[in-house]
Amino acid sequence: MSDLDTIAAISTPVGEGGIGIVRISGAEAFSIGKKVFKPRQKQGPGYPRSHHLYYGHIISSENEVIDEVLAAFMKAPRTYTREDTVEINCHSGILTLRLILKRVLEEGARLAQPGEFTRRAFLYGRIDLSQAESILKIIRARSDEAVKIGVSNLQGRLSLEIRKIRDKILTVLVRIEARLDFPEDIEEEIDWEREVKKELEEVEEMLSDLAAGAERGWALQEGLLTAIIGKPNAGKSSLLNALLKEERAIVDEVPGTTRDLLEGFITVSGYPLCLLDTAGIHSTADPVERKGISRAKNAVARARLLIVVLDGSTGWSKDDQAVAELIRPEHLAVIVINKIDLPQRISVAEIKARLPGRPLVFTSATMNRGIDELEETIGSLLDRKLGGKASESPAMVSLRHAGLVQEARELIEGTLQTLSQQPLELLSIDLKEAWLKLGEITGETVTEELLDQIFSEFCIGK
Ligand SMILES: Nc1nc2c(ncn2[C@@H]2O[C@H](COP(=O)(O)OP(=O)(O)OP(=O)(O)O)[C@@H](O)[C@H]2O)c(=O)[nH]1
Ligand SMILES: [Mg+2]
Repeated sequence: MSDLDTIAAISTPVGEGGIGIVRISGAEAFSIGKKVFKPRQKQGPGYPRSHHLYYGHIISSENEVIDEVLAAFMKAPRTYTREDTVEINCHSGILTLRLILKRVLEEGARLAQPGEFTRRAFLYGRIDLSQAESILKIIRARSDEAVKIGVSNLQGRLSLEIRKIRDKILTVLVRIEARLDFPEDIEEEIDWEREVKKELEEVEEMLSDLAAGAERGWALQEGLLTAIIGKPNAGKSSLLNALLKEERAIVDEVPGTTRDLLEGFITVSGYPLCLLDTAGIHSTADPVERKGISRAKNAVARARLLIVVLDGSTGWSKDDQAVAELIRPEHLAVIVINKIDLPQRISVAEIKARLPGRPLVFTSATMNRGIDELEETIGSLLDRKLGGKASESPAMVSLRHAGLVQEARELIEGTLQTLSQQPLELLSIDLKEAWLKLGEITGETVTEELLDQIFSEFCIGK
């Protein structure tokens, strides 16, 4: 069955917990399992039966009890890796888990590399590459939604869509090949071109649907980097505290209180946000403050979403102007007019004119007013700009997938544009390239280095 060696690892997170699992996979899994595990009850000739749980002990080479455990012996191919697998459920504690693993290694198993169990599942064709990556996504998921996407990919949703697109490209390629091989059989020039064009336009549309979900998928998976910016004393730190519902940041009436970046995580309308409170932006000679401001500017450059805080009790100033100049067209941004509990000096019409097209929210961070509205505004902005609601799962979450889809899209677009001018041979080169790129998503056309890279991101034991 397998010409690979037998591997073993601790498959649960290391630390205190109810149970921990040591997993062994490979041709020697059963014989190693039988050496280290001693069932409590005397067993007959059928022992061990596949997919049964046995109660007993792990024993050392000197026959001493290491732990009381449940062991499952699972015959290939109905296992995670498709190899013979033994799972030992023991008491979780770093020491116990290590002792059991050590014992298993003593009997000849090799310590598994990160992701090696999943890699074997892939090698034996139980799952494809996008499914393997979904397992990683599920392990790392930050939001409920990300788990959903991961699970739906694990069931092969992305693979299914990619296959449909690849099949369509293949149909066009076959048409082109036929035309190259038997040019005399082809009659109507115009019809042929129209057909191919129609098919490729469909491919293009399917790819752009996939791409549209990618950023939302990414946002749900990794969280959107969100910078809270504004002039000193506008109430940025107070707003961070109000959003986090805890006194995280130091708030003070002295301007220039926040010097360093401060981070906090919240979920707004289903979107995980990584909030960054930043130093107030203005011109200053104070060297520490200058460092803080340069960090703030750097955070703005990295952020996808900006919460721009203005102090409603003061008029528009040159510091606000400096803040406004940092906002780029590609940023998503919400403008917050804060301190509405104080007499207002700001002109709303002026703000709308200076920061056009950006949604506006009124808050009092210290009195906790307008915070729900701010969250709603952020949620609907993200739904609008990321092409769908947080609750609708896109098929794709990985940057690697999104990059490949984008490359394939460019190739198809290029082919469409030059359809009538290019010789057929050249058209088919680009189409083949697009077909190969998409194959890298499901692992049908994948290189060994890429596999190494993908599986090395897994934790050991998965
Ligand atoms: N009345 C009123 N005061 C507020 C409000 N928000 C913040 N403040 C006060 O304004 C002062 C500055 O608040 P911070 O949250 O520290 O402001 P900041 O923008 O983080 O300031 P720097 O870190 O110095 O840039 C504090 O005294 C807060 O209590 C508000 O909505 N209403
Ligand atoms: Mg502050």
